[in-house]
Amino acid sequence: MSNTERGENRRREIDEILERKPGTEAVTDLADRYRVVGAADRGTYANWLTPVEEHYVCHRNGTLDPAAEEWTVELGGALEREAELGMAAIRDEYPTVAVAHTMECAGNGRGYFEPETGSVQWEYGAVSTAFWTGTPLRSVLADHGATTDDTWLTAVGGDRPEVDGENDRFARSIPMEKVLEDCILAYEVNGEPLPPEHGHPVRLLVPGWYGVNSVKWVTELRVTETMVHGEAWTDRDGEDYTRWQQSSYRIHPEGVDPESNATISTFDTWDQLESDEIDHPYTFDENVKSTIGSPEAGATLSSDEGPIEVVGVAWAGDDAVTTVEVSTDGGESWAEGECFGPDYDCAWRLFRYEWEPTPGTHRLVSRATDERGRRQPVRIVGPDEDAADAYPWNEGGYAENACLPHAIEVTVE
Ligand SMILES: Nc1nc2c(c(=O)[nH]1)N[C@H]1C(S)=C(S)[C@@H](COP(=O)(O)O)O[C@H]1N2
Ligand SMILES: [Mo]
Repeated sequence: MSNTERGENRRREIDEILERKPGTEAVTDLADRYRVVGAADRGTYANWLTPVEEHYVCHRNGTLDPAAEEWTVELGGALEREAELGMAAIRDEYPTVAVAHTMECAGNGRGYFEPETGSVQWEYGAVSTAFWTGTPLRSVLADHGATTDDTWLTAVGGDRPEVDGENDRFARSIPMEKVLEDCILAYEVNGEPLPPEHGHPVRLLVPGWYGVNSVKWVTELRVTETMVHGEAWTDRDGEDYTRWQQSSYRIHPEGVDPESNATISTFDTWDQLESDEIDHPYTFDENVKSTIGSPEAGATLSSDEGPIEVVGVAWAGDDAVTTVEVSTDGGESWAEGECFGPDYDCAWRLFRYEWEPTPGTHRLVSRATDERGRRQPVRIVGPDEDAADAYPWNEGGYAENACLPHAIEVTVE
């Protein structure tokens, strides 16, 4: 396929997604393999549930849209009993659960990095919260006698690059501890069958972890002692299954090619950043972060009708948010906001703050703290800077959670 044809295919696919999802917009896409749409405006972040029409989409290869009756998931590796699971078995032979999950692309906020990194220049729009219905992996694995001590579950997507010379498969390895805790094979989102672009007919769903872990169009699950690593996975019938775990989606300085690890024992992304065990963290659970949803950036407001309510969302992966502060002077001073609304593990909290403004232009910012006392840093620092209370620039533009880049300006009359 030529470059032009490929570009046209991608453009067509994005247009089709946009037609089905009127609350999203295409994000400037310089990297030629991404299909991405994000929340069209900040209003998405003034609501707890993200309608599918506003839920962001991100993947590398063309969307698959197979018939559910024909789809199978191959279950193998360290199990007493290997299996080919059809959709009927996945749906009907195990308990059904629904989990709330705030899905955030590890590249959300990448657009704020200076100097600019490669890839999709997301600002704030690649995070959404939905209810995902499916089958607990714990039940499926127990039923097949899986070895669960210190193992990993590797999930493989059915999508393949249509780019000549590219042989990567989309695979992610999830530590068994997390798999058994709350991961599901999801076949519905917000009570509807998965739309093709969200992984129809079935995807892995890893609550509270960066979106990259939730493999769409799952075609294979393998219980293994290591993550995808080594020759068995770099050349598995001529295909490389390690790229999206071991090279991409790792947090590292410019020019580094991260070493591939067989296994690791620190999973929390922030713990990895602080640990000596891992040089270049894997993007697993989401860092504490928040976004204002209302008022809209650039709004002109009137102070005549009493206080203005600032509303937004705050999340911390599979940790809980404990405090959200709001600043109306660009981060000079902070006041505590109030969390309200639904409170589920692995999903964001709504927050509100009653603001009595004076006329003029104001910069509004929010800043969240999680149950482990981690607070969003103030800004992102460049590659050679080393400042306290800052998020370090990294080559892939991953896991950004600084608060100031997310500030919005409003005018009060
Ligand atoms: N099979 C497959 N699964 C995938 C991807 C992909 O390229 N292929 N992209 C991942 C990334 S990077 C993200 S952020 C999430 C996005 O999920 P969504 O499109 O349902 O929001 O899907 C993940 N699952
Ligand atoms: Mo992503």
